[in-house]
Amino acid sequence: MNEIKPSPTSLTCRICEDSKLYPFLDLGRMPIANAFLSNEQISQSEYTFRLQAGFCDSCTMVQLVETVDPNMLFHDHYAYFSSISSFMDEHFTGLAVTIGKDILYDDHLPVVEIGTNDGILLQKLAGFTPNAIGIEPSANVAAAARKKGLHVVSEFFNTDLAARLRAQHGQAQLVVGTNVLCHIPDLTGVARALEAMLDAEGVFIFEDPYLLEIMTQLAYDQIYDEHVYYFSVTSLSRLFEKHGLRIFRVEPIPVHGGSMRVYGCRMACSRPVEPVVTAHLTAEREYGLASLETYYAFAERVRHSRVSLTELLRELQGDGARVVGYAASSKGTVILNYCGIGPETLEYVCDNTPSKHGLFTPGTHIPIVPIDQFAENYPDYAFVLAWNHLKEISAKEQTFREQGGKFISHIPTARIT
Ligand code: JHZ
Ligand code: SAH
Ligand code: ZN
Repeated sequence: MNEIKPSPTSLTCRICEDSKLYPFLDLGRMPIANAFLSNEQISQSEYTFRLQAGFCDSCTMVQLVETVDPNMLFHDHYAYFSSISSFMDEHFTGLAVTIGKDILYDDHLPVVEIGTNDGILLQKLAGFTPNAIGIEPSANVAAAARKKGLHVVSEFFNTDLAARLRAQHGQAQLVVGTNVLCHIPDLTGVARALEAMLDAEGVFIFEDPYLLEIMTQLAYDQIYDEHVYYFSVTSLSRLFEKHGLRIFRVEPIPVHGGSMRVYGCRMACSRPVEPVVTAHLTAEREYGLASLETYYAFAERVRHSRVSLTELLRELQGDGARVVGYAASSKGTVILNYCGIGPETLEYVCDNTPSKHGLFTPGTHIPIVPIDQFAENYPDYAFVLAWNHLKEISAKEQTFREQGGKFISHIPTARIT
């Protein structure tokens, strides 16, 4: 493993480098979102950093002020397995079919997936091309993907790896990455790597949480160590255009609480820019995504949201209700730490990822238990810490509902559903 560097604090934009970054939201000191703790670890001190989001008024990129070294986040044991959600599985089937039908054009040219995780998308892509390569630095999830017979390189994607891939396999007809681009601090390096490895008619596709959805839904829990950037079509277009690339299509997608699928290519590629791109640029300008005031107003709404959630939980506790957490998500770490919710409020957090069982939530030390424990003795309320999966979870937990159980969600404001 590479040497772990101290967290850099940046008050300059990571994209423009010389322009100022304006911090607008401070969520306080925060542990690593996916650093679930063992019984021994809860008595030891935890690594924390100051979780703040900032806005660059030059390129409009919203980003973390202080970042955590990726070697601390994505190494031998990464806690999140993409295959845990059946809804996401269907979503990736749809993406693979779109790629197979509309994007791929030459079986000899490789398809490269960045952030393959346990191979959920790569396996589907392998049904459309004989030449699919996955890039996945976290060893445990990469191993899960290899078990499916997939070709996975266990490294971080960067300019150096892109040059080696191009030398070994030739230029790519597609580079695709879901929920990974916003995780890579050196975005300029990614843009250069794309420019270097894409074929003249090659396409890149990225899916990431969409800034406009985060703002409108008040989804502040998308802000955590792994998400270094919060993209708009405006900020991404400016970044790519600096490096000879352009966006030709965007599609809002209803995953992870509101994401954007962005399609791009080299500047000289034959694909025309579709009207939907301009429509989004206009909508973003009209919402005020280029103005610092919009972000200050968002931060104010986040502070109100914390008050409404803690008041609701206090009220339920006062009534003697049993409340538990449902889904030990990364977002949960942000909500629980920012709102100061611990084991005195939530009896446990249940989750369907076996490797999280027996561990404790980062910073707040709530025990994580299998879903079976929830079903054995239903509580009165289940606070859904992966609100993006509320529909899927609610459908699975019909019996809980039938027996009078209720879910709590805090997005966009605290409510019982
Ligand atoms: P979920 C992760 O976010 C991290 P997280 C990462 N940074 C990112 O961007 C997205 O994924 C892609 C549990 N669960 O998907 C399983 C149930 O218990 O919102 C997981 O522990 N029952 C890469 O962690 C957690 O929720 C269920 O029925 O916020 C996943 O949360 C379902 C559907 C999930 O991702
Ligand atoms: N694509 C999957 C996984 C998202 S989780 C999905 O949408 O569900 C993000 C994944 O990206 C993790 O498995 C992490 O190890 C990986 N990752 C982080 N930085 C990366 C980089 N620089 N290059 C390639 N993968 C990276
Ligand atoms: Zn900038």
